[in-house]
Amino acid sequence: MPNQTPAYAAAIQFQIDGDLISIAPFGSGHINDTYLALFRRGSAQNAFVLQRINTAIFRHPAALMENIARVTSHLAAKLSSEPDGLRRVLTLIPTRDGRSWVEDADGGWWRMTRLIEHAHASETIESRQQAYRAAHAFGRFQQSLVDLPAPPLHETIPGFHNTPQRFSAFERALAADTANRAVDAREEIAFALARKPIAGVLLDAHLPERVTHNDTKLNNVLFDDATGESLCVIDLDTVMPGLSLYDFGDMVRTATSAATEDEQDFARVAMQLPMFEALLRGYLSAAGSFLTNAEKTLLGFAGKLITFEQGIRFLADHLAGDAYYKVHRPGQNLDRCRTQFKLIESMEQQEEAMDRLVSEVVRETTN
Ligand code: GN1
Ligand code: MG
Repeated sequence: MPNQTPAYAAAIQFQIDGDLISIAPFGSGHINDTYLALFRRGSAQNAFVLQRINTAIFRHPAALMENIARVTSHLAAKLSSEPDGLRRVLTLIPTRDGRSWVEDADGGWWRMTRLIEHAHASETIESRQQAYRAAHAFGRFQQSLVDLPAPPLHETIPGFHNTPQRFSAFERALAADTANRAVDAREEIAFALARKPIAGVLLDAHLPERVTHNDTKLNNVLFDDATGESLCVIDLDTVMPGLSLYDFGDMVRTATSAATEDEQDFARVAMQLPMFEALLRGYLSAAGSFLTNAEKTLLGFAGKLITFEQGIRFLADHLAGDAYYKVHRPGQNLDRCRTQFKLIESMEQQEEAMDRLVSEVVRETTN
């Protein structure tokens, strides 16, 4: 076991009995560095997830960790009497001196959680049942945090889902064109500029602020290997005050199309109405109890808005020379932008059907 790596040095500072026997890269996040750390104690092996927080993006890691500690203990208290409660919420491991993170000599911030065993994430949607279960998990997550005691959580990234602000950032990246890439992205740029008017719709609707996850990608929920049931919502860096519809919208973005986010065969990208219906039903089965009519009415639109926001974020990053999202090949951010815009076209074609479904399902579930 190489004991010189920053990951190793950080891992051994957490309160875990046993010897660290391996550390390996883990997961598919675009922002933080994630590792699986195995410890051996006698004949038993215990697995943990070690993460280095991207502090260029999360500028106030102490505030972020305070949010996560508050949220996970609130959830854990509610789950303590439930079967399998320990697998239904992330558990932070404290350091030997009682903090929830380690700061290394290079200014890196590390945290550790227990691995949820016999569970998996899904990169693309597999079935309607899985869509229902994922949406139920995120709905329940919001519902469980409705009574989170004051004060409000810290905003870990200010304006994270402020779409008009995201649009201005895209316009600035376009004007600067630092990597000289605008010339090859003319169609995408025109697509984005033509939809500028939708950016402000959710903010102008004066919806209630809630505690939301803000990164409800399908792969941020874990499913039980044996039963397929949704177990646990993960990736809590962006849990903060927000609109319920950001969360529902990001589920629509990531769980209605069969294609991955960086699919290059754009013909595979489409919003599948049966998946949308499953998401609606799953989400409302938990969140229906607290959502207002104004929120429910905009459930269909939310998918389009968040997909638009994500598309312009990928496009802006492509124009800026891939400064934000991890890329594994040239042009990956442009491909990601293209799948988002393709998905928007698909939603625009089915807008009426989506809204009709929303009214139907809302009517059914409130009676
Ligand atoms: C990032 O870290 P990851 O991959 O879960 C991003 C999300 C985007 C997502 C797109 C802090 O999430 O907002 O929706 O990529 N997180 C941050 O895949 O920017
Ligand atoms: Mg994330």
